[in-house]
Amino acid sequence: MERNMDRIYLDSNATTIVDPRVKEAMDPFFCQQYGNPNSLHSFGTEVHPAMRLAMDRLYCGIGAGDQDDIIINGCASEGNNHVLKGIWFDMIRQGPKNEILTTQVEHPCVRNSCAFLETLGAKVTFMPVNADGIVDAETLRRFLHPDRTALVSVMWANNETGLIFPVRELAEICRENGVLFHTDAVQAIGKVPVDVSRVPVDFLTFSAHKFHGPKGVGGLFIRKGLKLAPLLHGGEQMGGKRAGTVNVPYLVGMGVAMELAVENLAFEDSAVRRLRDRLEDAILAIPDTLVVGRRELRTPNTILASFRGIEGEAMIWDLNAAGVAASTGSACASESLEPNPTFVAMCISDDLAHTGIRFSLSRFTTAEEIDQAAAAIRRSAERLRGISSSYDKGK
Ligand code: 7TS
Repeated sequence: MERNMDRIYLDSNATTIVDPRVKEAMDPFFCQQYGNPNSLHSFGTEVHPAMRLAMDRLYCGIGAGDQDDIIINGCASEGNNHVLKGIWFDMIRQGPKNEILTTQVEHPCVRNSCAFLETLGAKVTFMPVNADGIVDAETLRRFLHPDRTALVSVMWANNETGLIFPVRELAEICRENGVLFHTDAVQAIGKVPVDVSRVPVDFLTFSAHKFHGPKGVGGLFIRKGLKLAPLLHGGEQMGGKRAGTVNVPYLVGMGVAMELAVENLAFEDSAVRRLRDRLEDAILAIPDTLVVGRRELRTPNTILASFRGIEGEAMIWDLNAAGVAASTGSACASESLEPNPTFVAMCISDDLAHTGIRFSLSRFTTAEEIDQAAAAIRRSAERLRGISSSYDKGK
């Protein structure tokens, strides 16, 4: 495979390398079978079997039933906007239920959509995480008001910490109370089992580029019988729920990527986890470091580490110069100077909270890369602490 052998990619929660099998499956749909699937001629109709196969792979991958819907869209940001704004339009606008319950640690596409809906009159409550960094059943019960909560939106796994939320329990509580439940499963697909036949979510969003598919295509699961106002009006694509010509090559790629993601779950849980733990052990062997969240509560590929006395961005630059790609938390939130709410809830001091660095692996990460990255991290920590005025070397 053509990979950049001189660089080490440890930012798979931001995006992933496209699996060559995905790329290969997409290829014929650019210059050969390029018809618009809504056309009546053979250029249009000949792409239908591939689209059907891709949809089957998506349904099968998340355990959706025939009567459920999966809307193909442009990204998870779109899917999350669609759920939140659709619920505002269908329910909140008319009352009496006017509240959205979400968490303080959602991706900005959820948080900012909620903030926008507040300006239209929705009441939004951002639930805090507990000392483990997750929203637990007790917290949800405390905040849930079945008479006024229209929707609960809680991510399946957090992009920065990798912490896995008890989505099944939370969805069951919502179901018992007649409240709709949405989960952003972007960071869960391909890392932990995601099965909507066992977890009673009403809406679920995912994005192909987080599981070795192409960027710019995602999916929104809608439980059978539920209605959701469209975000994009236009043609009758996706049963009128999302207008716009379907991106056939990307849908085909996402289907293959989903199938491979599910096939890979056992490998993720064993081999990727082992490499993650190896890197984590090496990081923790550096004095005055901390990793956020218990290992067993996290997706197998993620580490959010803090190095006392080191500015996160300084280490990112050092590592980048050494050919190692990591990130300071989420790339989408990298402009923000607010303390991370997970750090705050977990009582992690400000000093450490500003030094978070995320390392996220994938099934393509090798042991050799992990050992080289660990050595680069240690060298950078020593160098930066050597020139730091805030790090007390004698301590
Ligand atoms: N939801 C979660 C949990 C995410 O991690 C991301 C991307 C999105 C939604 C948005 O997905 P998209 O399909 O619209 O791109 N998260 C990150 C990240 O952690 N670093 O860069 C992007």
